[in-house]
Amino acid sequence: MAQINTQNFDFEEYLKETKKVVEEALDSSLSPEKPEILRESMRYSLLAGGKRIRPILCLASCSLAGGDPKLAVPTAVAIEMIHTMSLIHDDLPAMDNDDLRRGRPTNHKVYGDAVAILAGDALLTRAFEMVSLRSPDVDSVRLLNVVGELSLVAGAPGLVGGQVVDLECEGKKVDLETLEYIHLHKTGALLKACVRTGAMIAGADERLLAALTSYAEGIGLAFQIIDDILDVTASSETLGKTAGKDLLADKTTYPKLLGLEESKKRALNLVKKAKEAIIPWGENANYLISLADYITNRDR
Ligand code: GRG
Repeated sequence: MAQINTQNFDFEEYLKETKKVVEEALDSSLSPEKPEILRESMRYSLLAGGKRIRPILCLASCSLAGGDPKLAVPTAVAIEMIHTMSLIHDDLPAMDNDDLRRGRPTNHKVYGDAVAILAGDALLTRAFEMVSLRSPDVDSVRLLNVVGELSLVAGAPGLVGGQVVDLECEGKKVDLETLEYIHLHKTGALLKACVRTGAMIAGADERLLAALTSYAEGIGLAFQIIDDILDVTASSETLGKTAGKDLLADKTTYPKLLGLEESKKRALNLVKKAKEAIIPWGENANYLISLADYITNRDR
């Protein structure tokens, strides 16, 4: 896998190569799974494509911290499993009730609600197995810290808490502070874990972890603002999920509260601040800096 090459920095090539590593690792991560229907349902969502931003952030962060990104691959896979589980559960009738995800019918549309819930559960637990039992050559104290970080993010202090507040706010008027609370938990927390765990595997010190935390808080909110903008401006075909859903569900979004132009400005400003947090790491920060721009310039 590509180490940071500061002489001939080619972000597109890095992205392509790292995505390939991630896809291969995801493909070989799911075994043995029985019965067959569970295996199919887990593979259906995990291998359905997706931008793979989270695992790439994790590997890029490990590189920034001076580690061998190969060592962080099981953690990167674990993060994509947690993310995929959250998408499967988010799409269920009791939550967002969506039919389309990653360009295909949602998991429960194909396998039914019960198997979809269980496939999500199995992905979540497999994520912890990836870190604790399938991460050879990584110091066990570092792995324990990664497990701790991921358990905080997946639970009430992270994804679950954010989702509950989001559900509670449905159909209600929401202020900017509550909106940011929801997104910092639903979206920001996992992005933060990506960069922190990648660096933890490399043995990063507190100063770097704090800088990466600031970076992630910036890109986390920016990511969600862009998500809200794309919901208004892009097609379902491009997004691979139902466009215009926020408007239809009467959800409070950044464009609704601030307007499209102001939302875009806010995202750019957050990304600028995010990049500033890691600039002291010089050329080693190149990939994370380019990933921050990639997040704001994406079209899906
Ligand atoms: C059951 C432990 C447990 C947690 C689940 C359902 C839930 C709690 C949380 C919902 C979290 C959620 C779906 C947040 C939205 C995050 C988001 C912006 C997703 C889209 O990410 P992309 O654009 O998607 O990276 P791809 O498909 O490219 O990976």
